[in-house]
Amino acid sequence: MIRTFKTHEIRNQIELTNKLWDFSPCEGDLAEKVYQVSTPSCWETYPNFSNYRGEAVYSTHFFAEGNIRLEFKGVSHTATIFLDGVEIGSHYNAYTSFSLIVRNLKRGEHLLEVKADNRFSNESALHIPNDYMSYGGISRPIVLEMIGDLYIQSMQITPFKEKTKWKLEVELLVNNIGTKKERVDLEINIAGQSIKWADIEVDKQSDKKVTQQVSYENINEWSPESPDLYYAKATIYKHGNAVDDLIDRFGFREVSIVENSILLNRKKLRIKGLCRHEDHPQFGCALPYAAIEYDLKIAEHLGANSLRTAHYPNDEVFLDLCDEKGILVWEENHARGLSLEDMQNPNFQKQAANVIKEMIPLHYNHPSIFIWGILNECASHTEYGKECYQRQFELIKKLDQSRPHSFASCQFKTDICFGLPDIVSYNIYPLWYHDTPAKEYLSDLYQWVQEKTDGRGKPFIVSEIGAGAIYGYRNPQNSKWTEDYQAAALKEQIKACMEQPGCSGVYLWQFCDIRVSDEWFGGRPRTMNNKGIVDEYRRRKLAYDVVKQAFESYSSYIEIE
Ligand code: ADA
Repeated sequence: MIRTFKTHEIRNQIELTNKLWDFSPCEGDLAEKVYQVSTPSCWETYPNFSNYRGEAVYSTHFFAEGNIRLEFKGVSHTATIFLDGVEIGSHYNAYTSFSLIVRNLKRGEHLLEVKADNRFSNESALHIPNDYMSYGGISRPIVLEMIGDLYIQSMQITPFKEKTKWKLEVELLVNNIGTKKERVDLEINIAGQSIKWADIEVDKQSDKKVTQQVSYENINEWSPESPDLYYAKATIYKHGNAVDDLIDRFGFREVSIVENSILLNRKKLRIKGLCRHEDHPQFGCALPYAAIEYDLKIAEHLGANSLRTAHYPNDEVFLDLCDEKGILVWEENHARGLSLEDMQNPNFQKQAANVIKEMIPLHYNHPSIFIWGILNECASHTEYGKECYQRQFELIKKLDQSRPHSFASCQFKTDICFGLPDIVSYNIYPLWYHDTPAKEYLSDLYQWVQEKTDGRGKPFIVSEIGAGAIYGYRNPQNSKWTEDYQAAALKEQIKACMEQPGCSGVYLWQFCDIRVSDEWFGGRPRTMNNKGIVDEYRRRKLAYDVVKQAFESYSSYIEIE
């Protein structure tokens, strides 16, 4: 599924995935063979390919004529695209979408080949052997669109409240890929109100941005309790004829920071969250609609009100469903545990910035996203690391001033970056990697942030806490790795976070057990990260009821004295 709603009524859009493609690996004994595989998918889920790390070519045919736009929502992790045997583009990073435009295609059948590469090397600064799996393949949908010379590239809608009145700042970006200047009329329809721009000139081979502010009466606010969504339909008219459109969805809601509180629609939030990887034994990172929805149902049943997309931008279907269900999302750019040396890789800064540039504009209108996160557990205790954090936060603010940002630190009492984010967040593992009581550990750390860092007075979140358990494993001494130990640890950990004055809430590590890179087998029985509240098949561990009971005993808002 591309999205959970239709994004075009005029532009002709066809999903090229959701069917069988030819698949041919480039290395090893199987190199000459061609297999038929369903897409989107990860090749680790094909028989004989569970451990394949290398290059492989996927191919299919499509019928088209004229200008086309191909949108690749996710190829893991490096993609090179060929049309009728000619290379037309390439892209790095599994978790962000990219598009290619080809003009004046001859009428007929065309061959599309996608070469995917999931190898680790110095070229790849973000996909490295890690405590999660970097899969290979066409892991998200590919879409073919027929466009004319004029098309809508993006629409950005920013809701904000002035006194008691809701307003929208709307921005439309249109593109002219033709060879002559065009004059057009533009329109966006939202909740029965039409926003217009007349006689706009768009130069050849260039884009044009238009903006406007509008006020609204009698709207329903979006909130976790009542996730009301509105559609915005943008249209380009040429000589009075509609030639292209784009439909998106948004919600009237406002996220703000006041002193050490995170406010949603001016109410102080308490985060009852889970960190979730896109991972499933049957699908790898390419979870289909029903599997994503199933995960969200579990999160809701557990009483969670938020999910953290550790450690990369997620599938748009996931975000659509969070919008619909009223689940708040901390969405994160792609990085986990990069050391100073990793961050000094000459490709790091550019590759990480590209993820942000691709993630924010595309996901901007999702009301569920309330925090942008970056660089989980990287070298935020070093001067060079600090420069990188600063650059990325500046980039985020350039692209979006309407949401706060944060990063999850693991630098215990050595972090030097807390002056940079809007929210201070820490990943801590008392009762797992060490045995200090959770309450004692957290209150000591919180006090250090307040007394010794530039993060003092800012909102504070525990962005990870948790313990491991192997599904079904129990022993008389309730040792680490038993379900009993995990349940007891989580109970104490959640209580400590919820009762820590100044703490806005917690994201538990983690939603489900996940596969990790082979290199990470040490300390990871089954070569899995086993800290899930459910296992990889979504079977409940003993901790499930403990988490549910704890989450349900706290409301989503904190009373402001
Ligand atoms: C870190 C990290 C997670 C995971 C976790 C763990 O905090 O952010 O990705 O590795 O630790 O299980 O130890």
